[in-house]
Amino acid sequence: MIFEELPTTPTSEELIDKAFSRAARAGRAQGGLEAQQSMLQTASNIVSDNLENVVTAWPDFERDVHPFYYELADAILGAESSAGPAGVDGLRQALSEVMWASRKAREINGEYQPKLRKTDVDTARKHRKQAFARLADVVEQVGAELLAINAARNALRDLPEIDPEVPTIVVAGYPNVGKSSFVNAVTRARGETASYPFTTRGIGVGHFEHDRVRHQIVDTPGLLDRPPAERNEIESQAISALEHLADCVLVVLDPSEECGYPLDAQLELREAIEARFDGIPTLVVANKLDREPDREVEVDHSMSVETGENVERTLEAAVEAIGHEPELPFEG
Ligand SMILES: Nc1nc2c(ncn2[C@@H]2O[C@H](COP(=O)(O)OP(=O)(O)OP(=O)(O)O)[C@@H](O)[C@H]2O)c(=O)[nH]1
Ligand SMILES: [Mg+2]
Repeated sequence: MIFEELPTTPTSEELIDKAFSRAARAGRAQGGLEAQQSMLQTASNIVSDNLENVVTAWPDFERDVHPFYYELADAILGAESSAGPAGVDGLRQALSEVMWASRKAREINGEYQPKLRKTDVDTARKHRKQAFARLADVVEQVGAELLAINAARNALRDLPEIDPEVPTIVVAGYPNVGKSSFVNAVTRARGETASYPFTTRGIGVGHFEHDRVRHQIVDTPGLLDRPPAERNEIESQAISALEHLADCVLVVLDPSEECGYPLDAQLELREAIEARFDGIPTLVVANKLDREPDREVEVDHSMSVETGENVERTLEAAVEAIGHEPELPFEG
């Protein structure tokens, strides 16, 4: 996962402490003007290098981050951030401030080193102390940014693996229709589901192999199970992320209405999902075939996860739908 290796970001206090204690050590190894020069050089290097490393640890969002993870990060960071611009833009802005501070630390070194030459030690010490004060000031100026970057890192690094390049089935439908039951049934002994915490209920990710090709199946509790008007902004963004991920959408219905939702409401949701995932193959599946349906509805497949009837067939249809190239409008 692209955000997994991000190191912790130091706080401004940690960075200042580190820079000045290393500088003191470097100063003790020498005497006279050289001690002052070496202290400044060391402190500025530590500040500048550490700040630069904070920035370069992150991938280039435009170039290296798959649209799925981009949207996802945007949704997660939008939720995490309290002040200032949220989302990926907010993070980018914080990173560029930190890069500015890194350059500034080098400039301070360049500005003060000449003042530490050809002078008496007391004057040199005074200048060096002034330079230290300015270094500390620069680091403190990006203190809030460093905290925000670390919070972003913590929010993103523990996302369980979703590989956007692997063929992926997204399972949608009202609560209690049997989405998780289906995902568990088709991934049992073939893969684990992992919780993906970007909604209140997390997202389940399971894996299975079909004809030796690894597939992903994504359970979306609390996300694609309501009319679009009832969704908040983070949920809408999470759905945008899923659009980049989904190669096939399974809309699960419960015609028995045992789930507690009228069939008409379920059919409306199905239409909304089909519209939202326009261009991505969608299969409508009636579950709970073992129960008496409210009425007959036209669906692509019927199954009962409870009895196992037609479950494999439904999964196969989904896999086939992935392989199916959509017809281009100007073809033929
Ligand atoms: N009779 C019957 N019950 C089923 C079937 N499939 C699932 N159920 C039951 O329906 C209930 C809901 O199933 P879940 O898989 O948790 O439903 P879900 O869609 O994941 O629900 P949320 O996670 O709340 O969105 C459970 O009690 C299941 O045992 C089926 O084919 N027939
Ligand atoms: Mg569920």
